Amino acid sequence: MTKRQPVHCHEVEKKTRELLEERGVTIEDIAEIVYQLQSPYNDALTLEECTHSVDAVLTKREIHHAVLVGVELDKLAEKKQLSEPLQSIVEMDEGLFGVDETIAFGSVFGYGSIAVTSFGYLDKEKTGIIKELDTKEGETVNTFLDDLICSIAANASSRLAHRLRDQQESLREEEIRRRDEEQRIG
Ligand SMILES: [Ca+2]
Repeated sequence: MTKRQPVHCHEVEKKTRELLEERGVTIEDIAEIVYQLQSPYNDALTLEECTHSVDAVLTKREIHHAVLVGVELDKLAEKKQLSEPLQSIVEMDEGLFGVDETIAFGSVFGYGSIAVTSFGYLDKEKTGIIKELDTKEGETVNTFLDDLICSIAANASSRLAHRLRDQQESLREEEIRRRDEEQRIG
């Protein structure tokens, strides 16, 4: 039996970005949530910095895997291809079904406690695109996607908070970059 080669990370990242776009979520949509979260702590914050932070989080392997799994289940539920009773549970976003949150929450630990608390806040408040996904009518199923967006926004928000502190402490750009690289592992 020939041993399968691991899928290249570039391929996985490309698919993750394509899936978000396919499901109607842009990097800018997520950046706006990050801006809302972080602008009270930083007057000089720009939407561009938030966009850049979301983009950096979307290079993270744990995020890719969570998005791939979650969106796949949303799409299968939309096509009514899951087995019962899972089909009904996912389709109706059953209140006590928490696997959507668990999968998304599993990918917030890489960016520390600010990511964890921001995830909890966004999951409760559901602002911007998260709200739109959560309340979409019709045949669309976004049971997993809304939580995944909470996770990406929470990570991008935490990353930004740490980076801004590093900048305030005048760490050299090279060191900031190195720390950022370390945070991406996972
Ligand atoms: Ca959900």
